[in-house]
Amino acid sequence: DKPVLALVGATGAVGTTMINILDSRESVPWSEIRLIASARSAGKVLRVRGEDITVLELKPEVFDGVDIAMFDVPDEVSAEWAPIAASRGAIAVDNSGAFRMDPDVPLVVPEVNPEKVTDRPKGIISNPNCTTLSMMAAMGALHREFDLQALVVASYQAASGAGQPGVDQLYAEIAAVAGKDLGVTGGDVAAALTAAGVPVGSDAGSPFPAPLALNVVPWAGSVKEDGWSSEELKVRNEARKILGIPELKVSATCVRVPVVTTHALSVHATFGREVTVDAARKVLAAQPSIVLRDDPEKGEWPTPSEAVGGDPTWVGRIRQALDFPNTLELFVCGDNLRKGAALNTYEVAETVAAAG
Ligand code: 11C
Repeated sequence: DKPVLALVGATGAVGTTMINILDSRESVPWSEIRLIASARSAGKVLRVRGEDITVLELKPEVFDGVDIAMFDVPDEVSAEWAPIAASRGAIAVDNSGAFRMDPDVPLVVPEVNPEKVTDRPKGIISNPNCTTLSMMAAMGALHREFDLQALVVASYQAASGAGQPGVDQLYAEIAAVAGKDLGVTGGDVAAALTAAGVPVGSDAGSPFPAPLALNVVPWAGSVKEDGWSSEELKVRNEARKILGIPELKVSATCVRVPVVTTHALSVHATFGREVTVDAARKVLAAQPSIVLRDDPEKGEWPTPSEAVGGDPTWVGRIRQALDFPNTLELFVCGDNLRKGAALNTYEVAETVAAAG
């Protein structure tokens, strides 16, 4: 019998993307798709693969008969409910940060470590953070060939990393400054937003700690020790776990930019084996889930606006670092709602189903 798939968090930004992914698949290996959300969204009817499905309220019994339950909900909801789903016999594929660093929970990117899906003592498999994920297909492929030793990355993260509220905030901010001549300085963006009734800063209810329109914000996530953000530590810890390199040297600076969807990363990667730009290009071009866009003379490099809405990771600007041996600089773009979240979760669910 074909397995039963559940989607918890069906009405959020990632849940909506998940439904788009389900719709776009030529065929699916599921006998039933069950949609689940909070009491507030329960009862809504959503169309999936031509069928109207009523959203069920999140309760223990909705998991009865479910084989694989994908969770696209906040950490605290996953922390409570993924174990409940597992106790009812489902395998939970969780997109939150609740279990990623649990040694009994695999953290899976199908291009890198698909074999880990069967090693799941808690019945839970985690999906990485979208910032980490955006570079994993590329770094996994390069690591297999050239032995990755160190990563220094800067992210350029889209507003939708903060979910639908992030998207709404960025559009409201852009509307508030659009058509205004704020002069060569760009004016006082915070004042322009406040005058338009748009919240500025976390205390005022914005998902971002500073204006995002006409700005960049060197912060994502929560405050951790010694000035690090949670997002930067996730990039470090999750990259090590996915790639299976516990000692990998990683240093990240995470920055929010006024892009709606698609995270970009500037990556400085040092390898243990000799690497050349041509050899790296060859390896990356051979990956089915990577689009190589790397011809600066023709103005060809990846941008979020080209990568958005699609499945692949886009890679370009590959250079040999001038002062660092066996080190490449590259620029990576990945749709944070698709490969960064819903698509990878779905691919993990497909991998679990295929593994039986
Ligand atoms: C952001 N990457 O762009 C975050 C969102 O650990 O799943 C995802 C947070 C996570 O804000």
